Amino acid sequence: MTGVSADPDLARQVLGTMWRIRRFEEAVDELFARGLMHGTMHLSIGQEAVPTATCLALRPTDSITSTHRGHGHCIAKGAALDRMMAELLAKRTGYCRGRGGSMHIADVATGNLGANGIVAGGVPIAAGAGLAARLRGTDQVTVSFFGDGAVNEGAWHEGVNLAAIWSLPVVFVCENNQYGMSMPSTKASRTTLAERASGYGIPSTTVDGNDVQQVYDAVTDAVARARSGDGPSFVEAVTYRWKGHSKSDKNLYRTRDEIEQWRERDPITLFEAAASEMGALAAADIDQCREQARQAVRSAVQAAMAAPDADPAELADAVYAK
Ligand SMILES: Cc1ncc(C[n+]2csc(CCOP(=O)(O)OP(=O)(O)O)c2C)c(N)n1
Repeated sequence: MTGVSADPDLARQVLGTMWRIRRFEEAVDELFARGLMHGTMHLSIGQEAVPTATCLALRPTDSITSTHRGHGHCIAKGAALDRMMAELLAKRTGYCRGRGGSMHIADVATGNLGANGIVAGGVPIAAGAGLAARLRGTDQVTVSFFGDGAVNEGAWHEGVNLAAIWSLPVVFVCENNQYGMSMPSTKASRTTLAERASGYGIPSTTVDGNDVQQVYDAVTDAVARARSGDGPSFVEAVTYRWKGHSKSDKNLYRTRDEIEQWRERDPITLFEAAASEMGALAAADIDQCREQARQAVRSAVQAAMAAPDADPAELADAVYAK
């Protein structure tokens, strides 16, 4: 298995992606606080290792389904930051022409079949994409990202079961950030989430979701199984969201100490330390990754701000086929 933090090119790529996700979401947080962005959004700050390492294990022709907390998935699969930012700012140049906002970004060109505000909504879509790949005779794999809360939804069980009985080329990646809104995952299930999935007869594993290498290794194995026709697998990546569930969260269900302990396990800092220790990245390389991400996000904000607003008069265009 490739040592991601030991390979200078891979390490730079991984760190660049994680910093782009972090800086994008920090910018979104700030634009919201300044009253320039409306609606709500769900930030994944603290969870960057999961989408980054997962998408590193995929080919550009593979696909993903994403969630309401999906900025990281979109960026890791290759979405353009300016079109994402434009979407969140309700601009015409956004991925959904400014009508979808944070939760509804799809980018078929990079294999992103769509973020989805419906918890577990992407799971049956991923099974469908797996079936489509089978019928077309390609070796494409689909990763379905979802949170721990999704494992309690009917759509999750239907999608995982169908993928299992039909041996579809799907990898189910659970970002267990330990809360479904304010509900601790341990209070919502008597079994571990991997036990749930293994009940459907698919290989299931739990890894440290703040460790790029662990996520990459587990997903790489699962992708290889899926691609060779051995069917779906489940990877539970245990991680943590530093920010509230969404913009209305007062964090009353968890302690400051708990948040602080997880901030000390920042996946970006951990990866920087690992790559430095392996001699793959020098301090100057790390600074450069961080600076490039800052510049990329800054120019995405500038381009999005300068773009024309979506026009409410055109809201119903493209709802019906002509
Ligand atoms: C089917 C459905 N039920 C309820 C909701 C409201 N809701 C939005 S996010 C969320 C919690 C999801 O938790 P989890 O799946 O663990 O993902 P996380 O927010 O932790 O990333 C809920 C209940 C919804 N959007 N869709």
